[in-house]
Amino acid sequence: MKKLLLFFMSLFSLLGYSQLSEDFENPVFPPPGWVVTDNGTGTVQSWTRNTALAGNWTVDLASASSRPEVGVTGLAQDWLITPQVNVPANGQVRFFSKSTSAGEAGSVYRVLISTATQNIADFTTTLATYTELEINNGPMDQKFILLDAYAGQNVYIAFVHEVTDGIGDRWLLDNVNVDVQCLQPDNLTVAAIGDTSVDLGWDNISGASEWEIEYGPAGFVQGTGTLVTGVTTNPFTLNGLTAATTYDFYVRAICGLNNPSPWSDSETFTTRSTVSNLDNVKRTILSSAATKSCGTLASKETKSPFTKL
Ligand SMILES: [Ca+2]
Ligand SMILES: [Ca+2]
Ligand SMILES: [Ca+2]
Repeated sequence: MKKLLLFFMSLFSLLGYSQLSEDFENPVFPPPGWVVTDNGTGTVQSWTRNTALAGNWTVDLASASSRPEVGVTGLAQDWLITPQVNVPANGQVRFFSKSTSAGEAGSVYRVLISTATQNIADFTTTLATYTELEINNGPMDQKFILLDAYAGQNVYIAFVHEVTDGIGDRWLLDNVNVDVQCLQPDNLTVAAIGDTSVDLGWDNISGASEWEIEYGPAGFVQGTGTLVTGVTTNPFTLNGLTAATTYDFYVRAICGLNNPSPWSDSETFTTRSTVSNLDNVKRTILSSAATKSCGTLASKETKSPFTKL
């Protein structure tokens, strides 16, 4: 029995210890344990399951969707509430979402938390508030909210779409996960510096087995460097560098599908000069010395303390 428990514990750690994972692919909506409700203002629209524009308005084939209440005076709130979920240490809630129309029409998107019940009166803490412009109206993108303050607690999380006086945008939501944050690598190290290669290492805080490295000329802006994906060794030998050049690099861990860590702080290294460069330098020095003081060199040679072979 104990072995079985250990097996499942290690399986959970391999899977990122996901406490809640909802992709809205099952036609039942709301999914079992979830609640759809509102604040009593604007009862025509509610959170529903959307299957339009697969891959754009969804991750895979379906998402959750809330349309604005049109022609309603006052503040209309549409609530989508998760089942109870136990927050792990270093927990987070992450989700993909999008609005649908460019520009700001006035919708407000909120994520709230309750440590009591699914009753909307118990959601007394707002975790995050987004304007329309902060919710991409292009492809869905993922938001991360850290739940460190709730480690070990049983909570409910609500996605609240607010529209005032009937003017607003939609909110589409998909792949809602409550799981363990992927912690960023720390203490970056540099070893075996060559003219075109270097060994890069880091402390693997998250226990990940895959990483990404971004590197570029010293001081480069992140996002403009060279990205190395699918790194599975630590340390990792980076090849193809230019000799006698100073580089910065960053590392992030990949803890599972769509669960990367933040990027680490940067570290710096300078590659060595190439052998041919050194040869050129030597040749220049020797030819210069020979031209200027051939006699002196010969006299120095006679004073050498080393025995000539
Ligand atoms: Ca989906
Ligand atoms: Ca409504
Ligand atoms: Ca908009």
